[in-house]
Amino acid sequence: MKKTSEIDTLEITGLSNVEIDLFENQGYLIFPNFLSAKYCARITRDIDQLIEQRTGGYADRNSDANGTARIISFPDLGALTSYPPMVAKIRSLMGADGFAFHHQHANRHEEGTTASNWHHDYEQFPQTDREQLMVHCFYYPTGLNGEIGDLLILPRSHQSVMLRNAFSNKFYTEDLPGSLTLDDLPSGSVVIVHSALLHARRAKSGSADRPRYFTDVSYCQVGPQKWPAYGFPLPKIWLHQQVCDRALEAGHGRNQEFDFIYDTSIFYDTDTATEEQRVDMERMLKRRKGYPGVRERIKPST
Ligand SMILES: O=C(O)CCC(=O)C(=O)O
Ligand SMILES: [Fe+2]
Repeated sequence: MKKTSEIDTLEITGLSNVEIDLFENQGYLIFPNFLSAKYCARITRDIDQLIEQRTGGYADRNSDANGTARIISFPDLGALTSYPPMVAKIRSLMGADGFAFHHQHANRHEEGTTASNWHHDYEQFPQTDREQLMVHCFYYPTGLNGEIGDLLILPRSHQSVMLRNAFSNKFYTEDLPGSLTLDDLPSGSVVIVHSALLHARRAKSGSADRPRYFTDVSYCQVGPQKWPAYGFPLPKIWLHQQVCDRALEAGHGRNQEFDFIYDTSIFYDTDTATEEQRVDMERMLKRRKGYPGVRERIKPST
């Protein structure tokens, strides 16, 4: 087994009760400078290599070959999925070993990168409740500086049950009542969001020599309901399994302490879905055909 490379680990603390309450009520937490400068440098180096390896460009970034299965094998970038200071925070939200890894995305957003319209990323077929927790950790290794893309969030919106793209072609990346614009965060910052929290990336101008580095890691809470496996556009348990095998092979289980993060037993795919889940997957595919690119669509000028 290869060893996950050493990183200088910051203080490992869970969340305070105040932070847990804030997260439950508002749907997000912000930790500026969460990753050290040294770790950020290794992550941006891994993302640069990832971009070189990828085939097919931006549209193909989440393909079976270019998505999490490739990302997770990078020693430092992939190791973020079991980074002890973050695991401590997720444990505070979901219980000591009451969760599993869902996916990791990573990208280098160049000048001119398209917007991502208002949406949420809570995985559920059909969308019926928010009984179990899913979170996304948005990492900004080079921070947010008002260039290329701002992160927008709508506090408290995680408490509503809605389709993931319900707002995408209605509000694009416009401000909503009470929404926040995050455009000034230092390098190494992380924003933990409830996956059902509405968020968007608003396109901003930038410069060619200052790309926006981004990676996100998501986790699902163990409970009575199973979760859709990783896979795009439909869940694929074989791919999810491949991802987790590669994570363990890369040493992200950290001498077995965090092997549980890569357990795939709480996930289902098209073969193991219930009839109700399968019917809703079909509905989702039809909607996608009706509104292709709904997340990236630009507001028509009036
Ligand atoms: O680029 C960002 O800041 C957020 C992108 C996003 O919505 C996501 O990865 O789910
Ligand atoms: Fe998102």
